[in-house]
Amino acid sequence: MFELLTEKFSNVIEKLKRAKKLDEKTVDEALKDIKRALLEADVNIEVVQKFINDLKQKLVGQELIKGLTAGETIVKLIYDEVLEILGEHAPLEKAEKPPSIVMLVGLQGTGKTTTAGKLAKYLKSKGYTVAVASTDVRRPAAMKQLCTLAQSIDAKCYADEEEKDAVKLAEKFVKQAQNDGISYLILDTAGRLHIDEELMEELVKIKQKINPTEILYVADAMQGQDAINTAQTYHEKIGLTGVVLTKLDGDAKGGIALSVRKILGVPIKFIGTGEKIEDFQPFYPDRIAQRILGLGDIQSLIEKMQNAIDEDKAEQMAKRVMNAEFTLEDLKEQIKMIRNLGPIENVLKMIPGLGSKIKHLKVDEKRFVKIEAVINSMTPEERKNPHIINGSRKKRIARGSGTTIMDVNQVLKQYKEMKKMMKKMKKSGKMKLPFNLPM
Ligand SMILES: Nc1nc2c(ncn2[C@@H]2O[C@H](COP(=O)(O)OP(=O)(O)OP(=O)(O)O)[C@@H](O)[C@H]2O)c(=O)[nH]1
Ligand SMILES: [Mg+2]
Repeated sequence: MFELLTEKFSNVIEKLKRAKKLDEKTVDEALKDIKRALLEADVNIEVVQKFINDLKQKLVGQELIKGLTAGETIVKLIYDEVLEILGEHAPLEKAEKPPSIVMLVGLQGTGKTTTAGKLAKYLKSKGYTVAVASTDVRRPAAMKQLCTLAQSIDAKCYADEEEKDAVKLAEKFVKQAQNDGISYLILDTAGRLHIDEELMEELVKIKQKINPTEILYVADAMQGQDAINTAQTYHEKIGLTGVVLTKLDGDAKGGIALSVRKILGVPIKFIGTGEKIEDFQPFYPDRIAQRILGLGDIQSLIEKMQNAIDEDKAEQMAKRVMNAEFTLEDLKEQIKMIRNLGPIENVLKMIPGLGSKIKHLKVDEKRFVKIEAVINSMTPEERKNPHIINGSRKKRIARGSGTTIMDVNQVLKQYKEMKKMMKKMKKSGKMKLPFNLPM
């Protein structure tokens, strides 16, 4: 599913990744490629137009996202825009009082009956009691087909082959579901080759009588834009609450998935990806967007942005090291920060003039732990005025931190050196390694 879109987008993305600047030429070329890709994948023209316009507005004057190159920034913005047109994940609604009724409507052969079975299985797996029933009174085989399917997944199936009034039938099924304490009643309905007034009226009457929790339009993805047009008519006449997109496993171009939300204004709730009853899943826009744009690519972008944020923190930290009126309390605070930041090398790299020097250096984390322990065992008074730390205090601190007097001496010595160095640096205005980090 979505192979075509994925392929087209991956071509665009490969090209973009090499871009160095977000200049007009890069943006225009990217937009042209994207537009072509979307149209070839059968995305609705209005949606494409809006997509391109919105993206263009975002790109004009857009600064690079921290940590990303120009091309990567565009890719991230495309991803955001795809998410925007797919909308939020919309779970199946639940009625205040059971049963919740899910009515499936749509043209002939789009997969309503199959979807009824799939949805029943899905809801059962979530722990709900489920019943299915068909209001297709014209085709006797319809009820049988549904009940056979229900049997295979051990779900209740209501049927009445005598009743020829679809509306009365629907009311009867709802009563039955109430009596049986069913949480979800899935109502399969008749399909027609074309939109037909009589059927529409029937569906509207059913809706008025039983007030379904959900009316889902079952759309065959292989029918592309035609499916959307039909869905629009259904929506105008009956009022849909969502769409189930079936047959996405076939050679559907997938563009319909990107068009439904914007054109109909209702969400895709589920997708069918095969003939088997388990080929069915809720529609998660982020997963689909990642699939279309290449999952790995997006994840690595998000990771890179994350790293950039960490680098920001490290930079602030480095500045504080440079400027701080250095007390032992500060040192402790800063060691804590350094340790929270993850790889210490990253922090060190941010200290001006140090970056290149530490390329091949490994930092000894254990010594940080020791320094922290020593400082932790001091009283606040001692941290502010280290000169009061005499022999007996040192003994107490060493005992409290599980270190030796020698360790305590070393921390104090290091602290003094750091402070001296920082004073000198401030005077000369020159940046130098501010303190003797334990390495
Ligand atoms: N490949 C594939 N086939 C599907 C999917 N969903 C349904 N089908 C097939 O589509 C055909 C029609 O499915 P039905 O569930 O009978 O369609 P329907 O909407 O109930 O049809 P009517 O009751 O005649 O209106 C069957 O052969 C199904 O196996 C799907 O997600 N993928
Ligand atoms: Mg059917």
